[in-house]
Amino acid sequence: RPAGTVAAVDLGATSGRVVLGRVGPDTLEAATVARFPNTPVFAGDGLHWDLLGLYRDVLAGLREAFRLEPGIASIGIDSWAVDYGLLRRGRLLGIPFHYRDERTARGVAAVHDRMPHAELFARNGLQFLPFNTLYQLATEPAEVLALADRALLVPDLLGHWLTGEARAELTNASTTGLLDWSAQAWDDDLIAGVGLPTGLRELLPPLIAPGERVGALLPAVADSLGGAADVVAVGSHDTASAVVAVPMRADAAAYISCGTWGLVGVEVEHPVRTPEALAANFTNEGGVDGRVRLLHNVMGLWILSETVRGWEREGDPVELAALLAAAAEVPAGSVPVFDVDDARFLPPGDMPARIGAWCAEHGLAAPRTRAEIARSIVESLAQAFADAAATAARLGGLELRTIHVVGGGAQNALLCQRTADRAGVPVLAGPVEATALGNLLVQARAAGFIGGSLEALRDLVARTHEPRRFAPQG
Ligand code: LFR
Repeated sequence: RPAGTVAAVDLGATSGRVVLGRVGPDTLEAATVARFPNTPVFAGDGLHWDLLGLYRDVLAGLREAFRLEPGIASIGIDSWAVDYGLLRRGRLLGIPFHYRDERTARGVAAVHDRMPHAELFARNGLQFLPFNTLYQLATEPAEVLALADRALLVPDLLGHWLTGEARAELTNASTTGLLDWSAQAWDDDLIAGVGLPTGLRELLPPLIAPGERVGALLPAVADSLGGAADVVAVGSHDTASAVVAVPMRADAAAYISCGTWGLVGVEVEHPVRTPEALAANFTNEGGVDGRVRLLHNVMGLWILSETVRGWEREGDPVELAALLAAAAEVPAGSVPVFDVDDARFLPPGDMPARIGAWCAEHGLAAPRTRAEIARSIVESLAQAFADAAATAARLGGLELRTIHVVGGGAQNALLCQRTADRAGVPVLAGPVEATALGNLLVQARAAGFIGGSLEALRDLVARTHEPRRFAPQG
């Protein structure tokens, strides 16, 4: 089979990109043709995504992709999960909220009044995260929900603007809390049981699996992009796409998809809804090919990047490489290990102050210098990663022989090394662009450029993107 070309749109919480991929049986080449910042905005009633700005940048990126490669077979879109837009006859009803907006607390209280977390978990298999879509929907004013005739998750909304079609891709739909994964269907009883209006069910579009065709670009869109192609569903939850491209043996490895978040888990065939999984606050999210991502959200590099943004707001540019080099010189045992999953670290704000408060509450000396603060964050993340990887393997019933780190965190050598040290198993780091690669691979398989199971796709990643190995020390 000859290699063919597909385009991935991959939106992360801090930046987005359009990636051109050439994929064939022995080929997996990805070139980023556009990269743009994703800057949330506090406006009026809370923290929002600048979704129109993102869409404009996606269009510009796709235009560039068609200019470089007119023969693009398809376009796939992935982004962070849970957030959505409400529409009325195709018109967006308000600016989509950011999952870090603090309004979600109200939704949690309203839903848990009707159905406590343990009961929810028994049905939807999700870990408790205050921003799961069902809590967000529970904060929507009744008259706004009554006005809406569609709710679309972010990648589905962009797909809708590109094609006119309205679909809910399964892996991302699994993060809403409203999906019955085993039945691969929206859970009508749960929607009624948590007190959401029964009319809400009508807002949820038909489901579509990764690899299925969403539709052709609308003629006007194709004209403006200077090319024609289908939009194809991928693992539109970015973490689902990332897990496709982890070059792992799924029966003996954990993965950490490490960017803004650290998604730490294993891949299993069926949801694990045991009391142990509930107690460990693990989630069962939908993966590509019906696999299940049994994982835990660890707060991730967000804490470090928000710390750095804070220092920069004080008017002081920070060079991340230099900061991490200085952090590497700080003795590991001299800084506190704090609980990165503490809810206080979720919203934007002064991270060093919150770390200090956590330490004071736990009788520990807070880190003081910038290098100490950075080292304390890295040590705390590494410990949380090691713990979650061990728990994931235990819950999934497999032996933990290696931990794969993919995403931006794979570039952070100190973090990878300290994760290996604290876990006592080797860390294999890379690929950095796993999410875009997973997006490209699923499209390439749908187009017939490659064949095979997820194992075959991962084998292609392993042959083309050799990971960097960190052996545990000490
Ligand atoms: C990572 C991610 C996580 C999800 C969080 C919020 O980018 O998609 O998997 O829990 O963002 O959507």
